[in-house]
Amino acid sequence: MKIALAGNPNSGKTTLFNALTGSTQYVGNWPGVTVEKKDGKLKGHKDVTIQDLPGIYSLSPYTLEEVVTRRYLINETPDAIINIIDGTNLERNLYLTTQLAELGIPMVLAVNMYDIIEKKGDKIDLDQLGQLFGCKAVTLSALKNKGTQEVAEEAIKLAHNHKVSEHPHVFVGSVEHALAHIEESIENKVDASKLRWFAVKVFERDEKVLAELKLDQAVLNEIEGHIADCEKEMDDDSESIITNQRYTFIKNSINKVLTKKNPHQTLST
Ligand code: GDP
Ligand code: MG
Ligand code: K
Repeated sequence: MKIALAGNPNSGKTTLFNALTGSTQYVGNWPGVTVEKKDGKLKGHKDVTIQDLPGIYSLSPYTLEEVVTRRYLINETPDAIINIIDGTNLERNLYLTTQLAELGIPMVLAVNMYDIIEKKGDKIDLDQLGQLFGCKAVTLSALKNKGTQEVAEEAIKLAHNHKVSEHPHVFVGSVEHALAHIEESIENKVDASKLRWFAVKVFERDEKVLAELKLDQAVLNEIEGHIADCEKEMDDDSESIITNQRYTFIKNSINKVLTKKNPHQTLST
């Protein structure tokens, strides 16, 4: 079984990876690029490999780290993802979460740095956070080794049950309308579980995904018509529409799940 560790830089990936794998690490490079590749066996589970992924802010195709992570998640499809986030920086960290949740891979959302959150006296409603993002949310203090084993056990459980994360309800009606048309046009080309992720990427006119899908020109024209209609209606380009709606969804979600002891503090510290 393969479990992938995904998250922003500085979210605590290496700390968690070391706690989970101890001294059984293998370090190399991702094929063709000088981006470090690290994997190891989960302590006490010889059959479970933990794959550390490069730290990224988004599944865009713009940096080497993003491309490596995307390729791995799409083509090698781990049995589960542990998405580790810096719980003191929810707004920035949850951006990647909205994208990972579209991949159709079982996922645990591990809210790290929980020791800092507790110290500040803030509260995060984990049940609601999990419901909003369509996955299981747990707390973690990787540095204090609190919750590390539980996160791994949760990921193993989801992988065994093939419990895929549900899509969070991120997009407004006109975007969903275009996505539904795109999904219909490409559903015979991609795994059913990954349909949402591919549809969003096609909507964004992601060149790597479009090249991979090799759609007929007639289909491309029809899809382009739906994207253009949506852009006209929303007076923005498709990539910005998706980005803005992700941030709106995240802000609304944080308002629902985060209770600050001192509400006058800024959102991120
Ligand atoms: P990576 O870039 O995602 O691999 O993050 P690191 O594992 O290198 O962690 C970034 C920094 O956050 C380091 O200084 C860690 O010691 C610290 N850190 C990681 N997890 C925790 C935690 O649960 N609580 C606290 N307070 N600090 C943490
Ligand atoms: Mg690291
Ligand atoms: K790294």
